[in-house]
Amino acid sequence: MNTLIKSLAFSSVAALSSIGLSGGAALAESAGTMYQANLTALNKSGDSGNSTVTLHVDGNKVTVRTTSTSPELPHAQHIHIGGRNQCPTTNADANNDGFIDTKEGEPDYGPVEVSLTTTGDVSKDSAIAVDRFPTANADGTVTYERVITLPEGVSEDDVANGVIVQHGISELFDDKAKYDGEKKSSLKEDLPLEATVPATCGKLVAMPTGGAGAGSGGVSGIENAGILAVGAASLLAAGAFAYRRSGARS
Ligand SMILES: [Cu+2]
Repeated sequence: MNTLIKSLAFSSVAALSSIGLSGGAALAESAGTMYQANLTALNKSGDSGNSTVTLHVDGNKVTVRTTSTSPELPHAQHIHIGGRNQCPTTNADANNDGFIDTKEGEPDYGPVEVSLTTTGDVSKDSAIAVDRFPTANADGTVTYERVITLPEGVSEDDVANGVIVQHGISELFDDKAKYDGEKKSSLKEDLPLEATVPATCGKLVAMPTGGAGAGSGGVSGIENAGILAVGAASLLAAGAFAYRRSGARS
């Protein structure tokens, strides 16, 4: 059965690769390589949302939308890369204080490699540039969209293994309207834990061409889904490569 699926995946990659070689420029130009993450709550934040990263020769578009976050406060957000390419579970709470702080999550999602700021630098140097992160509205919704250049040292393959993490939960201690409390951040001692504690997390997953809504359901079993995902990633890589080659010639 797996052999059949593998050969199906392979033949569709082969078919689309040949399309890519003949007339793939238009395809790649409109679509880019798209990754999507479903963001789920960490530290009982109650937050949720989604994020997309579209890699494209003309610029990499990143969107993040979360709801039920701490209202009217900035929310640091990053692409973490490395570790086990996954979101932590409560097992990550190494010091058993009841919170997964940013550092405790790193074995799972890796360190900050891209800071999803609203202006200026997007490298790891801006990881806690709180004044340049998006602020939630009065309802606790964060809407972010920016076209960025990947920082030096971060490749497209790195993004494919990236994990989106958004931070900040003001409701943990004391005044629920601000980041406060005695407990300090694992990143910087003069910041409260509330300002940097992970609130939502989601691993980026390659989407088939056409975006998140494309394709039908019915993929059953994680193993099969994995094979299909590998097929889609190869396919998109082939398309992007074809576009880059034709772009270089023009
Ligand atoms: Cu982060």
